[in-house]
Amino acid sequence: MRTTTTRIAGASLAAAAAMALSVGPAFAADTWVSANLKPVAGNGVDGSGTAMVDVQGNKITVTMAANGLLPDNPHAAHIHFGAEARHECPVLSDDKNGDGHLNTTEGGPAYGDIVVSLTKTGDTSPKSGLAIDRFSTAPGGKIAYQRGSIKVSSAVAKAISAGESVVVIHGVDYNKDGKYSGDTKSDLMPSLPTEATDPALCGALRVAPAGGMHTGGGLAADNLKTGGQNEALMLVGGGALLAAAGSGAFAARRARSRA
Ligand SMILES: [Cu+2]
Repeated sequence: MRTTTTRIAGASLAAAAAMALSVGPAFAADTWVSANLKPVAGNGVDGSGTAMVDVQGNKITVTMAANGLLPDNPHAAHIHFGAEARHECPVLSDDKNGDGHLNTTEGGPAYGDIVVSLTKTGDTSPKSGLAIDRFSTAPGGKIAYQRGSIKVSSAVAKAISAGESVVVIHGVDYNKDGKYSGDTKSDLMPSLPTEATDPALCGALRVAPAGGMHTGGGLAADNLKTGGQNEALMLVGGGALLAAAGSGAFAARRARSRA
């Protein structure tokens, strides 16, 4: 009886996974990457976040959540990429002027140029990199952002899909006065203080999922042990689905060897 149950679960799982995988070329071209956002070295932000980017051809959907930011002030946020960059977040040794903070330019060798501006409305090209009135103002220090159908070039889509791009949220408050202030001018726009544009949180968008929530094989394997194959199916992420397909085949094999 138990063997039969296992076999049916395994077979239906495999069938469902096969169906999901045969949805069509659009599904096949769909990739997603994610990042854990962490405080930029030297810039004193006590915050964190996550970002996910779904790439479908030349369009991306970005979902981002962050906390610990200076509340009620605009936070420019971008996807950065540079072919010559290290495809990662900057470290203290990138502090070229030795002032103990990393400005946006100093982070360039790590994350490259702006390739997508994560504005709430309107243009999302690099031209809107400092369109301060169209970025989140982080009420309560938090950003909850989602925007779909963002058009990118083929080169940018490819770089994001390859796990080579980096999400950066800008805007810090070194002197803790609750606003962008100070004598140091922004390296990007001298009319602004550097606090307004220095990177606050950063995370490299990798192909491997962030946070260990969807760690594919491991999760599916755990579900198998506890007989919870169907739970694995309920996770909608592409990676989880692929893992489910693998575990289904495994379950079917296991059932046969038991019979
Ligand atoms: Cu940026």
